Amino acid sequence: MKIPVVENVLKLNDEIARQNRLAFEAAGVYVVDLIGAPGCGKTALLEATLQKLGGILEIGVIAGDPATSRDAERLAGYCDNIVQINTGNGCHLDANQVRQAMGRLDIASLDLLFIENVGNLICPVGFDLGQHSKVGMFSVCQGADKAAKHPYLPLVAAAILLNKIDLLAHVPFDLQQFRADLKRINAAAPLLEISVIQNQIAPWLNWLTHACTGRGEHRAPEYQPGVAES
Ligand SMILES: Nc1nc2c(ncn2[C@@H]2O[C@H](COP(=O)(O)OP(=O)(O)O)[C@@H](O)[C@H]2O)c(=O)[nH]1
Ligand SMILES: [Mg+2]
Repeated sequence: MKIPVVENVLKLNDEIARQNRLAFEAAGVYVVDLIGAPGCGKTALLEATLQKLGGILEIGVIAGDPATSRDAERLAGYCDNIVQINTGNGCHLDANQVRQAMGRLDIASLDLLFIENVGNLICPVGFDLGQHSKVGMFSVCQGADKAAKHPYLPLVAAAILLNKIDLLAHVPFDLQQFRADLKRINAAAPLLEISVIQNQIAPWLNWLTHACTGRGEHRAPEYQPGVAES
């Protein structure tokens, strides 16, 4: 008897992601997968972005969290096209979950779709969702070593956000070290230093508007263990 072997557990995900990408292209929507640790400010950034760009662009959000619909409730004040996915003990969103959420959104009406991934710096990185760009988010509260310790995210990201720079005067954070680590890991990804709470998000809005207009898919390099180690 020939026993079938699944060579790559990501293959099925990749196939669904490919279909998602085709559907996004057909709908003319630019899709950003936002990845960062719990509490770095992902939802706060989306709230601020919706406030700034909501009148100019049609924006939707798929919000992923292990439990609760609190992020969706926060965002619902600024946008109608929103779906919350609860992953339970799952540590990332996969392409099939996004596909199901797409069925509950009017994606043809959207210019821009954000996927707020589950707060995690590792698992969401390896799962293609059909997005155009994965964007990595850090905050100064996490410590300056986090990009170096979690290089997979900055390596595949089209852009890196460093949030909460309003706290630089209050928490120990070696900004030069953080910048140098990112340059070594992925010199091509712009570092966008922002403070959502102080409404200093212009670098992000500029990058986003440019990415959205260019509509190019960001092709991440293959992760090679050791490449980012100091
Ligand atoms: N000091 C400061 N706090 C922020 C900033 N952005 C977000 N926060 C706070 O960080 C906490 C976590 O934010 P949230 O958006 O829920 O993070 P998420 O888990 O990544 O979605 C909240 O208490 C926010 O008010 C910022 O720029 N500066
Ligand atoms: Mg959130």
